[in-house]
Amino acid sequence: MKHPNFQLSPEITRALNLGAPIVALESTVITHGLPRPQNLELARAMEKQVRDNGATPATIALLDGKIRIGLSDEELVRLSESKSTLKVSHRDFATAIVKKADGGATVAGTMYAANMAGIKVFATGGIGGVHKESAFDISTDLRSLSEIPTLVVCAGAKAILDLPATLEVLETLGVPVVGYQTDEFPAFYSRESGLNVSARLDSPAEIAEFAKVHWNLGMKGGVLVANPIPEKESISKSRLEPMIAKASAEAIEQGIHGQALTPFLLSRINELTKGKSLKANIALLLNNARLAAEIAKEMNAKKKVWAI
Ligand code: PSU
Ligand code: MN
Repeated sequence: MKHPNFQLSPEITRALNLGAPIVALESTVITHGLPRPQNLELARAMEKQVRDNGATPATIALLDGKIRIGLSDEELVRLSESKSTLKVSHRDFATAIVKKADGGATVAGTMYAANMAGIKVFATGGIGGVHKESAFDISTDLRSLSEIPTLVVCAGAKAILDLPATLEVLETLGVPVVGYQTDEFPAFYSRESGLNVSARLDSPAEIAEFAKVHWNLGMKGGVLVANPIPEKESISKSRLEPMIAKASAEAIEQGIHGQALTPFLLSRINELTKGKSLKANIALLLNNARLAAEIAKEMNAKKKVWAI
């Protein structure tokens, strides 16, 4: 891929040329989602998890106004330490480029960049969705899922969101929500939400087959795979609900909105759970990296019959 605003690492260029399995990883979780130093530890551990499961990790971020696909360890360190990085979604790419800024790519931003580079599989923690605090705060992650043909592995949408409304919007936008070994849409820190997925599939091979069928039908958008957090690290919905309500009330009281809302809620819930939600967040991220690598390998095996 040749584009003046993109820079692929030598490792990713090689993997793309070989047709080897690649997993894209987002970087807003590093710049805005997790505190230091856990953000750097997590970034490294996600990459290792992908490698240990037979795929090449492509962390996607902006450095000096370049869209970078695949980062070196020094670059991961820089991103994790930078205090003034942007949170980059679709509308922010040109901002970051003209200002030669550093930035973390959101789920929407990472889907865009991964797709431009020809990477089909992407692992994140939880996608954005419809917020409770404001009727118009709907993450652009949802629109991107409807427009960009990437398979996104997540642990559901973040529990801080209006989950029924988020699922309604995904349905309206025609985005399949696949439950991995579950009928229930997981709620990020919790395995349960009381809400249904649109299809349950029980193996990476079945998920790869599903994506192949979806895209061979000419569907233009993404496939969302919801992978519940491992039982051991999960926090029950009933324990979390009062803390989410408290954090949400504080956000409204303090007038926090827009791009700052999700980072505020995540860090407040971490304080309220005395660090338990941070542990859960890290566990689910690693769990998603593992499943994404397995799916990428299966999709590779089917590549010859792909239409796109
Ligand atoms: N998953 C996590 N932590 C995060 C995110 C995902 O475990 O911080 C990020 C993703 O980059 C996602 C963003 O796109 O949160 C959602 O932000 P917003 O609600 O402002 O669209
Ligand atoms: Mn938002």
